[in-house]
Amino acid sequence: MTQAPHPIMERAAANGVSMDMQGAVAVVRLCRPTKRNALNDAMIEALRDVFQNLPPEARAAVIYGEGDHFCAGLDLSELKERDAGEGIHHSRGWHTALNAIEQGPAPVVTALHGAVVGGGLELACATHIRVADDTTFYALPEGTRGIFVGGGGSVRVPKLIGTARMIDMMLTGRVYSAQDGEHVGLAQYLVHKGGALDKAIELATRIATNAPLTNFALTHAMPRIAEQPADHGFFTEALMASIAQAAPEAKTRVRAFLEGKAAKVKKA
Ligand code: 1HE
Repeated sequence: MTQAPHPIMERAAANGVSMDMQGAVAVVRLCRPTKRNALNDAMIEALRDVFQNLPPEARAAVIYGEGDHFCAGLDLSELKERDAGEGIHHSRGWHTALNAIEQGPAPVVTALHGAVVGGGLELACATHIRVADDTTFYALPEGTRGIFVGGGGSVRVPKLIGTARMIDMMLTGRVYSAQDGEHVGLAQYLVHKGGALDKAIELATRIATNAPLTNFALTHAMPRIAEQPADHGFFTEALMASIAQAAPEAKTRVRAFLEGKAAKVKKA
């Protein structure tokens, strides 16, 4: 029996964000290629809704963009005259959506190609792993458009590449190539043209086999530990480690290794 599509997912798809399950991986597609997947308000709400309502069987997710570019950032045609209060709410709406991705129930891998610019880069930086193909380029044109990042970029981008590099990108309009982007830490993987989605799904499929509590620890505890003073971080780590190792799944996995039934770590 085929299940009726979830009304929230149907509405998201109508607004340019579709979701399909591939095994335990939710594959989320930005589908507005004629506008280079520029993110209008409806798409931001759709992203929020998709990630706040991932099916329980989704143990990892992938985001990719249809067409020649991952994402051209904020839909500039919607850049209205807003007063300060409206501007804050608009930016906070992006924060809610991107936080739903970063702090959702499943680790998220992005497959990047073509333009990863402005809010598109902010979106990619809210995910846990970025896989770029060699057509990818990164920029923050907000600086030259007389605006500022508003989707969490000033918090997340410096964590990946450092404050000085982000300031340079915004002051000078610097564009990073796929190779340089990987070198400075914008992506963790670099693959040949057209290969990013397959690689992202391969990684997500593997991530989906981890113990759920390990994935939770990595996506929810790790980023917080990194923000804490060292002494608090050590304490949180000890709590998280004890919770993770107490789970029955951890015991089963460790026993399997000790009995020679689990894979060894192989030289790369
Ligand atoms: C758009 C947008 C957009 C394309 N908003 N409509 N982002 C930017 O400043 C990047 C602006 N975009 C570009 O630099 C280029 O479009 C691309 C390098 C991404 C792609 O170039 P290309 O030659 O493949 O496409 P195109 O011909 O420029 O665009 C195709 C259509 O998409 C065209 O519309 P059409 O009706 O004339 O066909 C473009 O107008 C439209 N389009 N990008 C609206 N961004 C939370 S704050 C975040 C702040 C920001 O993200 S600011 C950075 C915005």
